[in-house]
Amino acid sequence: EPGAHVPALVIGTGYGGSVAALRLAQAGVDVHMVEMGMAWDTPGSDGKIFANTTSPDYRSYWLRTRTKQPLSNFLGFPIDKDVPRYTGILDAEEMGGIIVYQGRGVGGGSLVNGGMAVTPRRENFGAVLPSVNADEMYSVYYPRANSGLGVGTVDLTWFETADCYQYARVGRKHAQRSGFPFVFVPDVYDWDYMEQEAAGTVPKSALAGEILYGNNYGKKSLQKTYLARATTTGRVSISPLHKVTSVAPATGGRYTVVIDRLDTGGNTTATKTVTADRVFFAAGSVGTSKLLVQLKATGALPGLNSEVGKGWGDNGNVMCGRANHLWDPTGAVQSSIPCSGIDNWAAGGAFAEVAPLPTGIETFASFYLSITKNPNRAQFSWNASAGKAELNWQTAWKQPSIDMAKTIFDKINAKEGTIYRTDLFGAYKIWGDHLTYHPLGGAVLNKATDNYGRLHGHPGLYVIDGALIPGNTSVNPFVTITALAERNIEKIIAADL
Ligand code: FAE
Repeated sequence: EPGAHVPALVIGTGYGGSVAALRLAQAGVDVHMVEMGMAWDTPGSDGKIFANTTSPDYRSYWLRTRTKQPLSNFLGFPIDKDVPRYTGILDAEEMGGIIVYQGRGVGGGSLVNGGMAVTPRRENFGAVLPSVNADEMYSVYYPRANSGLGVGTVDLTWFETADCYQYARVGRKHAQRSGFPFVFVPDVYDWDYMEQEAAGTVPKSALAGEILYGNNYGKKSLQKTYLARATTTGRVSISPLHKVTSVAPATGGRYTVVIDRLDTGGNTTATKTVTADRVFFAAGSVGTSKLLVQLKATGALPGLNSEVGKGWGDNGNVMCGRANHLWDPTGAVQSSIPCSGIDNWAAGGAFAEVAPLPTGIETFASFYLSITKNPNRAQFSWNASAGKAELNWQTAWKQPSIDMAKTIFDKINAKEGTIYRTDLFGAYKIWGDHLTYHPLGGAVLNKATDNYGRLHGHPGLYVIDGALIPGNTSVNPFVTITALAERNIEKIIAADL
């Protein structure tokens, strides 16, 4: 309600926000969550909540009139198409030199992502979060996060014969023949459900190519885990289609939060002001960073320090495909949920997911999303004349990622006598170096905040999402975002409330 007061206001309903809401509520604090995207709890006219990757529609993109698919081409043909402008689920946000893909809706990135739930190797953790006690993370907070998220691993016996993982078995064969470690990767998808999909006894999701625009079944998104538990406490309320535009000090140590109500065309239909004792920034790396640089530059939060906006990285994401021989088909039906990867981090700085290409036809392609040790970091700044926050990432900064991914795929191609696909990202373009799925940083832990996410200069303001992580997690990021949020909120509840 406009003019209302809430003890804790959480901006965003992704991993960081969901952890904060659950733990605050369990500690007896009433929480209000503000989410710019939709609730994603109501079926469309086709009876389904989410659209399929093969037929994107109005539900698929955040306020775009044309799709912006990560793979823009197939067999050389552009595959993007017009869609009605709508507050859809996937935001392909163009930030100068990079397109940053993000989930929009109650559940944040968990709605659109592949659910790959990877804990970094212990020996890499010091580089991921240098100021955090690794013993505590690996004994308490990573286990707590994995349990809260419902992480599991594919049944290894079933994997060996499942048609939908032929692409992963081909990926394993090629990795191992070139001497690379092949690893199984856990996921929050319900593996029993996937086996039933393969058996034909339940409606299909992973085996129907659902991913990117939501999964109608099978995936344990935050709606089914942390947020479900948070709302059953009776202390958490959520306002979808509401966007926070300002946070500023009010009297009595409180904060005034300004919120726009949106319609499904993205228009502001009302502006509300509430006050909160504490505000948790959980709008994602990009959302939190954009808000903070704006609030610092415009004088709304003058106490924020000069680290705000800095330390942003793309987790070294780069994609590529390889063209296999005709005796190495990867399967017409591919599970959209990856279950494996190639780990060349120590030797070559790359961890490559063996990814699906769920087109429904045999493509003879192997497809990979690599996470690499790219050292480049960008910064958000406020452009006052344009009235928006900008990111100074340069496309050429992906070159180290390409070089690191090549340590794996040049070798596999040489061994197998194969070549890169040149038909997936535009004419003769081998590398998908224009995007990231894994934005990280912009309000880095122990720099823009203290070592638990408390923003400097404004007591009662916290960052609790991927913005805290300085640009790279060495693997897919959401388990680390969740575990760090679990660590920080425990300290904040014990010390600040
Ligand atoms: P996030 O989940 O992005 O949540 C932020 C929320 O805040 C969103 O719901 C926004 O709509 C909302 N918001 C933003 N600004 C405002 C505002 N001003 N007012 C109100 N609400 C706002 O943040 N990671 C993995 O670990 N494994 C994977 O397999 C994986 N696959 C991915 C695939 C795709 C296609 C994408 C896009 C991402 C993938 N990720 C994956 C990344 C993962 O989803 C991401 O790191 C987390 O979702 C980030 O969590 P946060 O809590 O930081």
